Amino acid sequence: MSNSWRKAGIALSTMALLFSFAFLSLPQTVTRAADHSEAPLADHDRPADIGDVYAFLDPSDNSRVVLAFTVVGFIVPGENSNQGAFDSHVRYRLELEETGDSTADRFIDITFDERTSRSTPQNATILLPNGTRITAPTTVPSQAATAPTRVVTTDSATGVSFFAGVADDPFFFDIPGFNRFVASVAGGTPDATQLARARDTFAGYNTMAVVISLPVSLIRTTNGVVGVDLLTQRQIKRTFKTKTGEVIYSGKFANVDRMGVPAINTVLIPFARKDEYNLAKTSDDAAGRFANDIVAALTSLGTNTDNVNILASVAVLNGDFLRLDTTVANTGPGGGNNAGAGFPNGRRFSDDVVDTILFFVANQNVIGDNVNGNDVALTDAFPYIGVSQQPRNAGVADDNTRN
Ligand SMILES: [Ca+2]
Ligand SMILES: [Ca+2]
Ligand SMILES: [Ca+2]
Ligand SMILES: [Ca+2]
Repeated sequence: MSNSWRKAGIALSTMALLFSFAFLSLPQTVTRAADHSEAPLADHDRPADIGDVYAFLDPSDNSRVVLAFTVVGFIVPGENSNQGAFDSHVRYRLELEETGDSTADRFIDITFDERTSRSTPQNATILLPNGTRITAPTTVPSQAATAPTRVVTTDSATGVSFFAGVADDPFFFDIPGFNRFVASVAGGTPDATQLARARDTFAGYNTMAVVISLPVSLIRTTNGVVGVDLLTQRQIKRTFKTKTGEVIYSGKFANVDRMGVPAINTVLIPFARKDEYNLAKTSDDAAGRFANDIVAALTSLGTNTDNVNILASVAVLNGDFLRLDTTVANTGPGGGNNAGAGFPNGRRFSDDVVDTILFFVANQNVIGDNVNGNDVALTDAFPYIGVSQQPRNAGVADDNTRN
């Protein structure tokens, strides 16, 4: 393990500590999720509202890296066909931080053609960091009781594999249980029994997902480490066509949402600045634009000055990127589950991010939300994410939802 990665690893572990304590310091914060619906603008723009971002080595071939993200959270299976589409006006930009600082160096841009019918795939265009442009169809969603066969496209020239379509939301978390627990902490009487519900708020619901696997050789790293975040962007000039209702977008792109490490904007940033956070750059993080908010959150908890300084400097130093060490082997089913290879080293579908957070909330005592995995099986081959939830047949009482 290189020194720089050791430093980055420590930084991210400390980051986890930082945002975990902030749960206690911000009792007025209603935790939504990893990033689902976290800010007013993103909350009102579902196609651009990032749910989660993932980065891990492909467990089937560690010379490949898998990058994945979800948008349009909480699709009810009965609405798969209506809501199961990507917005052709949104640019999904995976930023790659390849030099070890806080500024993204190259990008993977993914855009989708407009949907022409509910039974026709959308065509995705993927602009790779080396300037190569490839195209691939989405998987058409269905209302059948059995999920449609997923369409995976592999480009022979680049070795890139691509899936996009409706999928089970891989995030698992008991949001009400957690918020009730935090409220009990804020009220001065911590009540861990609030975490006994063991009900996954995301169970039974779908999301739009993009999963891409690419040779590590297509990205650059510093001592094997690459930083990843996702920006959802729209062009800023909009013209409304009163006869057709069409909106014509033009001009430069601006962020609607951005996400790297889970729960940063959701938890650490005050409500009034959440949109600003999404519109900011990772270099703004590094310049300390949100440092006072982070320091205030920690100070209100009673964290001592030394640790506030350490944690605040960590939070602003590297920018909000998931950092993946591509030299750490990832193995196991469902996209990988071997110990020590997951979050905060990148993030896999199976990583229990919430329990990692709660571990630190409880001063490194083992505590969790008792939701310890996804409600449906992850798959053992690309794209690894669980297949879409489908409307049930007659006689099937359980729809998986756990409200
Ligand atoms: Ca979001
Ligand atoms: Ca850089
Ligand atoms: Ca799920
Ligand atoms: Ca958990």
